[in-house]
Amino acid sequence: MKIGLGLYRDSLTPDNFQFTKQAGATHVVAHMTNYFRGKDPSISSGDDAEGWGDCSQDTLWTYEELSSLVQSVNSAGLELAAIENFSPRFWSDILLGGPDRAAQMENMKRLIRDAGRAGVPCFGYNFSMAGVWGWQRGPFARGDAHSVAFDLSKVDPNTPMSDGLVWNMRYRAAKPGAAPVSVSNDELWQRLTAFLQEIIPVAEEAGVVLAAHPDDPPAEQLRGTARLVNRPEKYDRLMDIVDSPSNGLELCLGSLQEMPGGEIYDHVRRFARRNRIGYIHFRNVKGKIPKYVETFVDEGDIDMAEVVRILRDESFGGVLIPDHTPGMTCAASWHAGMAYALGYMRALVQNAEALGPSWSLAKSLAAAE
Ligand SMILES: [Mn+2]
Repeated sequence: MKIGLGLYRDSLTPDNFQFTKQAGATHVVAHMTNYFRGKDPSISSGDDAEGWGDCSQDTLWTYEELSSLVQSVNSAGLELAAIENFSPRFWSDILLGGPDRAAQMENMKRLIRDAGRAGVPCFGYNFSMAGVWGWQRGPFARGDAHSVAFDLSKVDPNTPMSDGLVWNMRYRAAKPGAAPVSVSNDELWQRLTAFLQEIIPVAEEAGVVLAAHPDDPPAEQLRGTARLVNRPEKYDRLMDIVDSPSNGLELCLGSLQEMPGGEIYDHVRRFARRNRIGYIHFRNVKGKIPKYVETFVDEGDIDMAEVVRILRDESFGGVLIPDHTPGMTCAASWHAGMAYALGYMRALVQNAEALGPSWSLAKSLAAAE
């Protein structure tokens, strides 16, 4: 098991690579889409009309860009575990079923092939129309640390999505008078199926894993559009569409825990056994849909030590990264939050690996007596 840190585009700097190493991490997950365009990502919530930001000027990442990212990470003594998220501009019509779908599919195949050649092993993606939407920010974590909450009773899930938005970003200007986007559950799964059937063989050949993030928030629908993976079992459905090691999961523990149902441990074990976990978002949460708050990694409903023991027992060799950690009150709020999460994760991993599977066995034998 390895530990990494996710870095936003503007944070892919030598200083942050050093910070990553100092915290005991060996891997980087890089965001190349610039969601925030100069706004502080720790306070930006976007707005309903314009989303998180504007990606309409984004152009397909080239082999040279991908290769130079890999080299800059490697020259800092780290490894690139994945690039997280495509720019919505690249695949807007793949998501929306629009007229540019075929051309965008060709571009996406080129991107995957170039990524493989450049040494990018994995892309995290989130097949979603509305994307991350409906959060509130506030002092919801321990010690009034700022984090994110979702309360379905405080948002209107039918708030229309304005034309030219997808994945909560603006990919083009709105056309006057255009009808708001609406997508049914069946249409959404059909689009995902067509996407995976075309792209996974290319990814397999390129040696790249596509890793699907579940819905955040895992509501039934948001902004007039169905949600895809809003139950753990829907991850199985996604994996079954194309049975390939390149059809993987960006396993977000927080999102999984937010879903209706019970504990997540059996699901984590099953996904690890299928050997399809691309990488893991290691975050914690209190509550479930329709109402939950994101917490520090050690104060939520998930027993994170148990998750790490399960991953160890299933010989998971991939990367864990923190995921939207609450900010801490100091001059470097984001870094302090990440350092706290990384230290906690490293202790869990070291402890689990030092004790070995016999420890779990002894524990279950003791419980049986
Ligand atoms: Mn996540």
